[in-house]
Amino acid sequence: MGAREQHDPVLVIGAGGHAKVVIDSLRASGFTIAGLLDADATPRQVAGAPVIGDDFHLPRLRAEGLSHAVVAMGDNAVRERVGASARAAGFTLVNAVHPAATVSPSASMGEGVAVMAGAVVNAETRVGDLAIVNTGACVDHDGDLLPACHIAPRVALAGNVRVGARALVGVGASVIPGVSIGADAVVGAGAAVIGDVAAGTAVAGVPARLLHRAPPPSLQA
Ligand code: JB2
Repeated sequence: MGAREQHDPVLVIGAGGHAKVVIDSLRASGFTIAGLLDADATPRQVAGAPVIGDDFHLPRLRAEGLSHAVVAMGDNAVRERVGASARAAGFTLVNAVHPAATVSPSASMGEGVAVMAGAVVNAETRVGDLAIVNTGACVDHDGDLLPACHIAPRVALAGNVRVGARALVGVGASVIPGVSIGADAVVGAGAAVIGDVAAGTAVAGVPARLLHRAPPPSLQA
């Protein structure tokens, strides 16, 4: 959508670091911010917009006429759950695609997607609902990003890579062509993934190997 188009104001759900980047993308695309909801409802300004309550306010805000929202939290499971709540309250989830991202005309986008500045989404890649393609990440052709996954900054996915629902590919990781990463899997920062990653597992390293323990927070984006 062009920057001069008229958009409905957007309710941003989440008011942490990720929300700041999403708000930048929205504003750069011509959206205005109606306000933010956060689990910490303390009134304050975040990225120059007011925190106006917590998620219990969704039905009231919808009844008052707000209709468009974005879920701006990096935790994939939380983003998926809150996205469902916002939809159940009657909100339409908008896509925050920074104008400095490059998205192929043949790529397809779900709803509630975030594509940050410098990201590339190449031909015939499918980006599922609530997925994040973060700053400077490259997703080559025929990718399949399932709902609520997160492709962290500077990740490189080669062609025909599938990323399962709620999976996290950590900052700077590389994935060779045709690999499938299972739902809820975690790929550590900087990993080189040269084979499939089973659902719910964590891998790290060059080449990536299975971790036999839960990933430390430092491996998260
Ligand atoms: O259920 C919730 C909820 N749970 C946590 N509903 C709402 N509305 N808000 C919730 N929160 C809020 O999300 C917390 O109170 C907090 O304000 C915010 C999370 O902020 P934080 O800065 O910790 O994380 P983030 O999700 O904004 O960003 C993470 O993910 C990004 C992708 C960080 O790891 C970033 O560094 C990363 N770039």
